[in-house]
Amino acid sequence: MATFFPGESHTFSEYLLVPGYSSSECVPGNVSLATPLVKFRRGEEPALTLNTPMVSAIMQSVSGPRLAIALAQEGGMSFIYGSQTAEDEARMVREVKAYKAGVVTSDSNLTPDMTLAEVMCLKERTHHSAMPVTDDGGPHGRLLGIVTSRDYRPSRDAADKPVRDFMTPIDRVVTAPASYTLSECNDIIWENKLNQLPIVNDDGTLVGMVFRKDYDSHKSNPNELLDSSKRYIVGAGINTRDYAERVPLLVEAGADALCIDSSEGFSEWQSRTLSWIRDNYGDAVKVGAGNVVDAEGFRFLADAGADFVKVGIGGGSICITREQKGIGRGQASALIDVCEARDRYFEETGVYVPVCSDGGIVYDYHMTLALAMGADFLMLGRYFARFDESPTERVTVNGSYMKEYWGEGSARARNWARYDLGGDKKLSFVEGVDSYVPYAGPLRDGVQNSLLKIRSTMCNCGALTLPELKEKARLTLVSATSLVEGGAHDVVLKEPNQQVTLN
Ligand code: RVP
Repeated sequence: MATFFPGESHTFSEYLLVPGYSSSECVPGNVSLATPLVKFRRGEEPALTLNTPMVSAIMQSVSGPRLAIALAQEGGMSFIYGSQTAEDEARMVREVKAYKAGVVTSDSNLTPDMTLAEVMCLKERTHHSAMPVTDDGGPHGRLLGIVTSRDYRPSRDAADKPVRDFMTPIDRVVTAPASYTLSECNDIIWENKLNQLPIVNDDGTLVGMVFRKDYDSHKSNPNELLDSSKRYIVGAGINTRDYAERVPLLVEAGADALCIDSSEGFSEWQSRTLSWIRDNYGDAVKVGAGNVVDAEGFRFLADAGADFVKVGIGGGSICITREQKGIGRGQASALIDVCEARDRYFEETGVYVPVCSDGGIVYDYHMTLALAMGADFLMLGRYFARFDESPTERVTVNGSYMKEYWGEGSARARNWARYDLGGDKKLSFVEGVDSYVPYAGPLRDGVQNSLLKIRSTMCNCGALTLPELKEKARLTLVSATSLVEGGAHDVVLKEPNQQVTLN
């Protein structure tokens, strides 16, 4: 006889938080959202901690280098998508690790042979008046000098005057070595009364520019997630097929954590992948596994050596796995079951294996619910796909701005390795769709708004930290009828679209 799980399986929208006592200390500004990313022993600190409990989904339409940088600046982390060649994925990881906060790659560069007329044209196009002069005219060539609007007078100088005759030559340009921190660069800018500072490598090639005007914006990332060398933290997705080739390239590129990206994680393929990583790297390489939807699946992956375990099958916004294969479980029930298993595992072994709730977050309050149910952090696809920094183009559909968002199991992504059960190297049937999501502007604004709501709700529950929220949260299931009560009802809305605004 088959096993039947008791009761129905529920999802986030069927729950609400019941407020608890909040003291006058409970204000959003006092809330910490720090959370462990990887497993740790009782009494020890995890090797990686997020400042914001959000990671971006391992998807082509979500996690490229630009989003990874923006999210790390807000204290979360991206997992660069694995459905590309290992070399391309490693290149994206390197791009994030090479990014220096506050150092801008110049888009207005000159060669010494260019003329004043060409300088004026470039300035007209880019609106930038500080222009590095390099041997090849590129943003990373050998720096030979700099031109600013103080170096020429268009009314007096001949239009064909060559740059070499009016640039400030390199021996008179103040520069900083690439090893300097942003704050050291800013000190040089202030001490020398500069408007810009070129950053150069030991061989004299240009890394980028630090501008005085950016000083304030780069000071204001108090949550940013940096490694010990002050580089942004970034993760990368792997699969259970080509790990022997892919993992070394990602590790070498500087990935801080890996995650096995699979629609179904309770499998021998995952334990083989984890064993290979432990045999070759010990505990030095951090790797999450999943996805599972019950305690048994969690136990299997924790015993196999996973650094965190991801929960969720079929709940993703673009996912049609439940329709296609009839597998999955309501995300809230799956999460609650797995989090209980995590706590039992901790009691038994003294090892805390963080749990990530993956997929199905629609409203901001779903994030707080998932964290209250026990998730240590959340993986989001649709949510991040909407922002400027996701890798897809912004398009206009019926007069509204949209961004494209497609599933890894869609015909567009063809990520066969995510769904593979040992067959041939192709996607046999689709498990995801290709879609649009409403454009939502810059990531920073969206994330800060969501975090404010999470912090406020935590205060309503009397919790100043995520462990406290897990302990103090009081949750109730809501009936279908009381769900209606939760939205605006029995009034005539002045703007009918208010009803469908998400987040
Ligand atoms: P959502 O945040 O609801 O958009 O869900 C994102 C999650 O959906 C991903 O992290 C992944 O687990 C899952 N996914 C990605 N592609 C597909 C698919 O094509 N079925 N599903």
